[in-house]
Amino acid sequence: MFNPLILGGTTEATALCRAMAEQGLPGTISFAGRVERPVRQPLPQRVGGFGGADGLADYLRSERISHIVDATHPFAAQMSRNAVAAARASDVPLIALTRAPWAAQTGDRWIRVPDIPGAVAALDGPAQRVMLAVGRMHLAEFAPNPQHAYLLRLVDPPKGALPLPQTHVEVSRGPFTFDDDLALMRRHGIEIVVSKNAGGTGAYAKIAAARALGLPVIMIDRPALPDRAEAHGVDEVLRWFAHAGTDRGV
Ligand code: 3Y8
Ligand code: NAP
Repeated sequence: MFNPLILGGTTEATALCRAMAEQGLPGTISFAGRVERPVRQPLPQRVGGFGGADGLADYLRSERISHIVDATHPFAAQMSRNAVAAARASDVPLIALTRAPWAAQTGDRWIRVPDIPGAVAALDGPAQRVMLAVGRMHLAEFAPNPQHAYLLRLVDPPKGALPLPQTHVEVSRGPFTFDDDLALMRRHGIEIVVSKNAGGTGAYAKIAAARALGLPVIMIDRPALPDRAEAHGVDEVLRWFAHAGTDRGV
């Protein structure tokens, strides 16, 4: 019985769900529940953690999931590790729908760092106007550099005090556009940008805008992920459905 689970939260996951719905394919998309209103999806959705790899393995069995597509963000490393472990434990085929990392182009002034602590260390220095576009979950790690004026971009309005003294909060979710990010960075006199190497198109606007303005970007490399089959496009996943594990039965 064809019954795939899509681990979502990215532009690519949304595109996959739209293609599946258009083809009349069944499936469920899953969110962690990180933000108040996950974008509406054309497939049934579930929200919330599974309870670790074991919880996910139980879910795969109880819901009789036939395939897993890990279409989570490249920085959602824990989810990806759990998905590989649970798929192996439950003998359910898994493929990741991922996107290549961004590569520096002519004119880019990237300062590459291995992780968030590396980005914090790269900000040790005189006060600057910093666009910190890494979301909400890791803001507290930047507290050792309170000297900067931070432009923060968050999906939801912050609840309670922020861990940084000088902030301007921009509440907006992507995908973002070059023109909007260029105007935003000019309006705030941004001097340096901090970004995860998310890949894909939804977060790239600030990288192109920084290049146009000649600004440096502290670019955070992705965490290591477990070995797994990978696809880089929706059609590749749809073809995989036809050949992996059980037949589609549709
Ligand atoms: C809850 C689900 C879609 C998916 C859209 C993509 C693009 C827009 C750009 C910037 C960078 C950041 C952040 C970002 C982008 C897409 C994609 C992407 C970056 C939503 C979404 C969920 C989340 C969770 C959220 C994190 C945060 C990260 C904001 C939906 C909108 C910074 C990553 O407040 C919080 O707790 C936010 C948490 C994880 C990283 C962090 O550490 O704060 N994403 N983002 C998912 C869930 O609950 O399972 O509502 O659509 C999805 C998208 N965010 O369908 O169009 O595909 O990458 N998301 C980063 O790249 O650095 C913003 O501001 O320039
Ligand atoms: P993470 O650190 O890798 O995962 C932590 C825990 O969150 C997981 O162990 C799991 O809980 C739960 N979880 C994560 N993704 C889930 C999903 N799609 N469905 C159900 N539970 C999920 O994950 P994260 O970095 O917080 O990312 C959370 C979500 O935001 C993901 O959907 C991801 O695609 C999306 N997102 C993240 C980023 C980013 O920068 N990290 C950017 C854009 C979108 P249990 O162990 O209880 O199962």
